Amino acid sequence: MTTDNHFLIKEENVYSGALSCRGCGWSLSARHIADILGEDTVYVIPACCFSIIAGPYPMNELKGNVVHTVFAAAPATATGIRAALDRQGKGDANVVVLAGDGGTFDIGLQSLSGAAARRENMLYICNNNGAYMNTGIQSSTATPYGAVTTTNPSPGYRHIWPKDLIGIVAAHNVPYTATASLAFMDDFREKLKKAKQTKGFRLIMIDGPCPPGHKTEPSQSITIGRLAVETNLFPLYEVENGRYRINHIPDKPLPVETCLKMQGRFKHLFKEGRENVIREIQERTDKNWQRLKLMQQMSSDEVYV
Ligand SMILES: Cc1ncc(C[n+]2csc(CCOP(=O)(O)OP(=O)(O)O)c2C)c(N)n1
Ligand SMILES: [Mg+2]
Repeated sequence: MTTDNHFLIKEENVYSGALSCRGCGWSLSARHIADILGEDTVYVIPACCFSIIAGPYPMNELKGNVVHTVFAAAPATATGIRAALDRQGKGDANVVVLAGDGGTFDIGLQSLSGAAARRENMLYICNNNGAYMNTGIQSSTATPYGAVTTTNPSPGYRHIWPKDLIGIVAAHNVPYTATASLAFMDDFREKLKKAKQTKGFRLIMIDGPCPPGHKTEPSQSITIGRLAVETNLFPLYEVENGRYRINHIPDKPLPVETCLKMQGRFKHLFKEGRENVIREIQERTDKNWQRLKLMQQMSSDEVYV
């Protein structure tokens, strides 16, 4: 498979020596987020793996300002920072939340909803690695159906389909929300640029590789991310002022098992007697893809602005 990365970062806005695990998506994401947003940025970080990866002061990973905050309230903290910057005449400074899926789908959801409903001028970035990884791989409401975590241990597995976060956020009538993958870096960078130029509440959810949590080979993180898109398990799309747009249409979607079989958290699905679970995941993935295509068709006029 080919890669579509054709960019060059001229001057790094991160320092070397990130504290992430091998094959973690956070450092690569942070590098490109910082490149697009620049130094005039305040990063607001609730409890998540990035609380550690950001580094202890003064050895910060990011060039910019970093504010660590409580798990449940990053968008509320960011709201206050935005208001203070605006009061100082610094309306051009970026305020960016860097959060995990637990902090976004679960414990921070009320705070996120409040900020989105108020149209707060901030960019919210969620690294969705599908569990509470920093505390030992507990399930969140972003955990994929069929995955094993420490709270859904083998021989059982997660029996709940993840929440539709993009749908939830888009339902707040915000100007921009999108999914992104590190295997499609051009697309990710375009989305960051678009989000930077847009005023109001914006959210990007990244498919976050996590070798210790997903039981994967660190060197395979990007390959697995690409397969997640090519199987439609993690479709790339954006919702701009209510209008859905799919950003990558696989020539011929691969079967979901090509992506699942590379991850130890789904290993149990490949034992005899579990074929029905893979079939269920395939059916759900196909339905979700059809739903997205319909959303794209039905929302082609900007009726929700
Ligand atoms: C109120 C509260 N409960 C629990 C914790 C412990 N805690 C710190 S990070 C974390 C996991 C965060 O998971 P997620 O948001 O998915 O980010 P990830 O670690 O996967 O990057 C938890 C449970 C906490 N810091 N505060
Ligand atoms: Mg997580």
